[in-house]
Amino acid sequence: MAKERDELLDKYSVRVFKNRKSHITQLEFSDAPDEIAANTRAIPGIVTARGCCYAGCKGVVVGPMKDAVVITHGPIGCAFYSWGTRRNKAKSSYEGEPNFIPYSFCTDMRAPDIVFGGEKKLEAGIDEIMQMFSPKCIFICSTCPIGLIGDDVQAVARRVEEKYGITAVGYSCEGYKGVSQSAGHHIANNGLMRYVIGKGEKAPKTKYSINILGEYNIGGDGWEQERVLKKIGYEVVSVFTGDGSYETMKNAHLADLNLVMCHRSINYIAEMMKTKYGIDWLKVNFIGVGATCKSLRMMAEYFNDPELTKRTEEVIAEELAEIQEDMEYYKSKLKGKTAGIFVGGSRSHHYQLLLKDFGIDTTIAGYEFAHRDDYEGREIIPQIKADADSKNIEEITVEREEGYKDRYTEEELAGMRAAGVELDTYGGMIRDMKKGHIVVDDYNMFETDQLIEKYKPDIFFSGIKDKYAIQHGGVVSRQMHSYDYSGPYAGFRGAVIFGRDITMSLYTNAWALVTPPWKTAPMLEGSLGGG
Ligand code: CFN
Ligand code: HCA
Repeated sequence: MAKERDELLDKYSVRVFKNRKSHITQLEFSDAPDEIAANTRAIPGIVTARGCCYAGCKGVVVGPMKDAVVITHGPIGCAFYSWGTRRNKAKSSYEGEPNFIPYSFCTDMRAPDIVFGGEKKLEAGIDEIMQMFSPKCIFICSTCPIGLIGDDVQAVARRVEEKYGITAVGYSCEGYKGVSQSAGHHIANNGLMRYVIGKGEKAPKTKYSINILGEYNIGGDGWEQERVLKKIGYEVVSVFTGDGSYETMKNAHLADLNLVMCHRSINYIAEMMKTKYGIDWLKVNFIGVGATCKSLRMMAEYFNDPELTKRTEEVIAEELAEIQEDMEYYKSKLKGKTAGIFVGGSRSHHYQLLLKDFGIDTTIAGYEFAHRDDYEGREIIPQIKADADSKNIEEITVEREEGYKDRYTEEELAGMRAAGVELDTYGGMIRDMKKGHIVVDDYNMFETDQLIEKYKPDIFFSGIKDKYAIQHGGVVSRQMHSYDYSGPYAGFRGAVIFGRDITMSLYTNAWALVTPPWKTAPMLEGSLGGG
């Protein structure tokens, strides 16, 4: 019997029980599902942590492109609440190019526009943008009402391109499309592939050129990766999309190799570029020291040049020497602690590896909106089904890798570790977790409370929506989306900053002093029926 999982589900009504059961698995228990349901509609009213399609398209994928103007076509609230909320860092300008990230552009749709249509207002807004900023690229991102009234943003984009000779992409990324932000990634990727990538002619200057896909430069992560890659001798043609730009992405098709950092949000482009331009892609992970070294070695192996391999090993040795003392110190402080981690679609797994570097075990984990391959480590079949204007989206089909093993037993894991075999860092989350641990898809606040009570992790990593509820319960929480204003956490130097931050959090005795209010007094008071 999978005790903790069953207790967790026990509180639900029959209908909700049936649904949530398929999204929760407790490892190595025969009656827990072998596969996990994911990327399905959240139960209405369950208080899911997910975001919407517009957030995935506008906020995540196209938002960080600094020299493009992103205009929100919808009511003003959609633009305001997506303004500067994600910590994708960008240099203020590069080679004299503009940076529009600090701005929020919106058509401010009002009731008459909803009744009579908003295309004219959108075009007038773009005329204004052209007069004031003359960007080379404009992305139009629709929010919910636009799909309902049927404004044709793709047609507007074509008219803008013709009138001004710039690149314009219309995105039908209304919030309700799909089941989470994931649909927005797909839609955004389709537009970049069709209208941006391939437009440039600037060939790389050096022998080993790469693009980093799925790196959004949260807290400067992308800059730390670029630092190490450049030190080895790689040329970074473009980054999708952290500190990225239209100007560099145009030339992405001329690079030798694509690195896929966040597989969840960008595998679509990697596969499409493989089909269209023949560029191979490698799934990498620069979160965690071991994972970073492994990724760098995989790259060297790919290019198969003894000089590059030698340089890779030199840089790895130099970087490890630089951080060794700090890593050991923080490990001595953190070893043996336990963690819970629930983030969007890729970090929950990536960060387990960095936590492992410090001897921290992840006992409860999950994603907001990942797909089954992110949990189960499946191989992507090159099959993209979505029309280029993203009006119809269909998910990619995935199939099990040949010889794939879902879960290792404790004995097998111990044997592999003793033999020096590195665990597969690039498969799904489930196979890296241990017996008894729980994996939850599309977690909600009720389950979070229950899991904390049952597993009592020393630290819980999540997002802004749940952070303070967790801390009120006396458990340290750190935001894994925004790094709580810190970072970078990637690569070698980032690992040390991460170790420092969580050591500071865990050794702050404030947590021991907190008595949550519900331990001493009932939270809700009042009487039904008035009076
Ligand atoms: S930066 Fe990425 S790493 S892109 Fe994705 S799946 Fe979000 S915005 Mo929040 S932190 Fe998160 Fe991932 Fe990829 Fe970020 S885990 S939820 S949509 N995500
Ligand atoms: C999003 C963006 C988000 C939200 C973070 C959070 C981010 O999903 O719209 O809930 O703390 O990373 O900024 O994931």
